[in-house]
Amino acid sequence: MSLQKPLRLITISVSHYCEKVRWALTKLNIPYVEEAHIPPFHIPIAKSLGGKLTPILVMENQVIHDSTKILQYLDTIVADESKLFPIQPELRKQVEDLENLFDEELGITARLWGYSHTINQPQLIKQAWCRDVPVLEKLLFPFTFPIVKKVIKTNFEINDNSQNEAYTKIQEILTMVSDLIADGRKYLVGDKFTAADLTFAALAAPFLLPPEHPKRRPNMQDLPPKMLAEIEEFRQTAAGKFGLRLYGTERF
Ligand SMILES: N[C@@H](CCC(=O)N[C@@H](CS)C(=O)NCC(=O)O)C(=O)O
Repeated sequence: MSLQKPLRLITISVSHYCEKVRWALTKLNIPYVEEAHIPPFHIPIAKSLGGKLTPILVMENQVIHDSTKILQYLDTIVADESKLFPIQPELRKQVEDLENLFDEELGITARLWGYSHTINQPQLIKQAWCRDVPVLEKLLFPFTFPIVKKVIKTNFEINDNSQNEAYTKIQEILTMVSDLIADGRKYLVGDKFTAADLTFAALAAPFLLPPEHPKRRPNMQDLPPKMLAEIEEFRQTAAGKFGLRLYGTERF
């Protein structure tokens, strides 16, 4: 691999899609510099790079948006033995299908679940969002958050039913993953850690709260009791234990 300068990774610090890319870069031993932000400060930066969402990977001659596209690109610049996508087409397809499912369903539901429990508690949001972001953004949080909160509630359709709906959907996905690993397999596809495992664990992190997560360390005692009880339930499922194990053994 011949990369001139470290890559730049533009993130919203707390985002689990950003954690997915952070994990891949670390696992693949690719040097990078993270530029973390809180909403809405990511907007002008993302716009200037031709997009809207984070993560964004910025290289000298190329900008890549979307965690899945970033992982696919990273796989092209590492040695075969390090790749996160299997070489065999059948296995690769299984990994891609699971990654898409987790991106589209788990990631979105985990985020809805997290905000449904915390959006009305600015202190908790501040703790989760402001890790490693520029000081100015941290200072402006009390002024920007009331507006951002309204946008989040509207965009993610957070209402009185969201908590229960998200809880049910997460349990469904965890059951699906628990069934998949019920035969005792170590990884979701094949006999090696892949993008499917990484995506599952990173996108489940908002409700598993793995101790090895580099950003997400809320004080458990500050979390609402219902949220804490649900975290404990999710952690006790076979899939929850699997996600926690992946953080323990593969997040380096
Ligand atoms: N499918 C995208 C999802 C990325 C995404 O939803 N990013 C959120 C953070 S979790 C974001 O940047 N939101 C900012 C906004 O909506 O303005 C990916 O995998 O990268």
